[in-house]
Amino acid sequence: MVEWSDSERSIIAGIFSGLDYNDIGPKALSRCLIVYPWTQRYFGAFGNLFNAEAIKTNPNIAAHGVKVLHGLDRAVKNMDSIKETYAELSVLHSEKLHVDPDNFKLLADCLSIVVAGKMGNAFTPEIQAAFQKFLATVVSALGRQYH
Ligand code: HNI
Repeated sequence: MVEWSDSERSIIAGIFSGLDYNDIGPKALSRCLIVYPWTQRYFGAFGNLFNAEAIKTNPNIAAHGVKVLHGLDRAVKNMDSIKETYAELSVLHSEKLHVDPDNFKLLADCLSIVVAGKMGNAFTPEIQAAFQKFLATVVSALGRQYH
């Protein structure tokens, strides 16, 4: 099990309490689809993904970005059982959605970049270290039910 220090816990709680999900979620997901275009294949039913502008203004993508952040919220609230918390979501992404688990890391990296851009100088190395550890734990948990 991943161990969290008090400082890491408060950093993670602090980052998420300051996040505007409606802004950050869409930006992180659309960035992932633009930077790593092969990730678009899972969103064929989401409408126009023709170019970067279309992706950034696609309301279905925006809504899904918000949904993903709410999904992350569950890990924030269950820091000591992230693996169990995501067991079902991992099965869904594996068996039903057939999402290549490498993509979890790509989306996590895009989220880091968007959060860093938003926080500016406040995104110190210490804050980044805790955030990367949190995201790595999430990525690992989401990849757990693949076989
Ligand atoms: Ni993901 C559905 C959370 C990464 C493609 N995803 C969900 C749902 C949540 C979620 C929550 C809604 C589940 C439900 O309806 O019960 N996804 C997360 C999280 C991450 C993640 C927390 C990683 C940080 N998902 C990804 C990635 C891809 C992805 C990287 C593809 C590149 N997810 C999907 C697709 C759906 C989905 C596709 C179904 C969307 C729909 O509505 O049809």
